[in-house]
Amino acid sequence: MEEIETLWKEVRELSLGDSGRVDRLECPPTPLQFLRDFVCQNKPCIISNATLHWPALSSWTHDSYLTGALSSADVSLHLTPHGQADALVPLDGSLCFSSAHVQRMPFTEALGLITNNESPSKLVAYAQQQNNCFLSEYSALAADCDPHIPWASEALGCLPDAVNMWIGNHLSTTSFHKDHYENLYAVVTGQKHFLLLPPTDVHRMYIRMYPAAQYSYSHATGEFTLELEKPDRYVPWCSVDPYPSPEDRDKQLSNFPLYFDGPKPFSCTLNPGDILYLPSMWFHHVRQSPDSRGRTIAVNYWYDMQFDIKYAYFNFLQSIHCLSIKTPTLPVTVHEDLDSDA
Ligand SMILES: O=C(O)CCC(=O)C(=O)O
Repeated sequence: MEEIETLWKEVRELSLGDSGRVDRLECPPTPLQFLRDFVCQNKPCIISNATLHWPALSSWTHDSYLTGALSSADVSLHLTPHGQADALVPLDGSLCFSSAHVQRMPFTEALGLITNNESPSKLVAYAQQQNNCFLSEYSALAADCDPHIPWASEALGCLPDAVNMWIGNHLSTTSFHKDHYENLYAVVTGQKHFLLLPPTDVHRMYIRMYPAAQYSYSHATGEFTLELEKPDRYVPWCSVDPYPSPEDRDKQLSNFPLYFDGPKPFSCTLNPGDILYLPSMWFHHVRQSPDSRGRTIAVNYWYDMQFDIKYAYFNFLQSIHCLSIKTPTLPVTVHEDLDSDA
């Protein structure tokens, strides 16, 4: 364990710094600078003023513009009782990995549910279909943003695999996970708050296998049900909730000391016009603050990552079992390759 703590320390001393702050560039980097200083080092950065030329930055602040452009579009909306989709929630006395009830509906209706004008109090709606939805469901808005991020495409040597739209409110939260993509994440309106941990901190996430469960929502009763998937399916997921409720706080702190007592996570807030470079394999937790109309809108570009020597090292590290990690109330540790794609 001591060796692994040394690794966390060295990674911060040699590359990331230990301030917990993410580097901020005042304008877009050249492809070479981006590749040399960030991608090759698997190091995040924020680029301010990166998308000031996008029409989206002004037009998406008006609901009437969005509902006009998307008047004939159906979009996929993720519905949960508390705003936590793809997250651990209690079921029958233990934790399960819950997926949202996903429903396609006209965009105008979806926006109404997100901004809560018409939604029942126990329903949180988050448009976060992660399947290149910006270019399919939201194609009427495609001209409002760049189709790719030119300096990133040049540095990475490819175009994005997927471009996704995210429309949420103050309750929408994304739990800690990692992705096998290089991520360029652009906020258009409202703010996003990220907590980030490098892949070398994998043991601090207490990744365990959880049974998969699915929410169903009844419009007739306005109630959710949560049921385990049949046949049983288990999903490897991060156990740590960085913002526990007051009643959960003591349990989180005592079950996950490597997270709560270790180096603080990198933390940043993205404003409209900012792009976060979120390197592949980094653990991230995301919350949001809405604009004055009650919504946060972002577009992200997922680029293929290189399955290179860094990837092989990270997998090796993850396979090392830390004897000092006590998990009295949790299911078994995972040693296999983990992907966020539940
Ligand atoms: O914005 C969010 O809620 C989550 C974003 C995320 O997880 C991603 O872009 O990979």
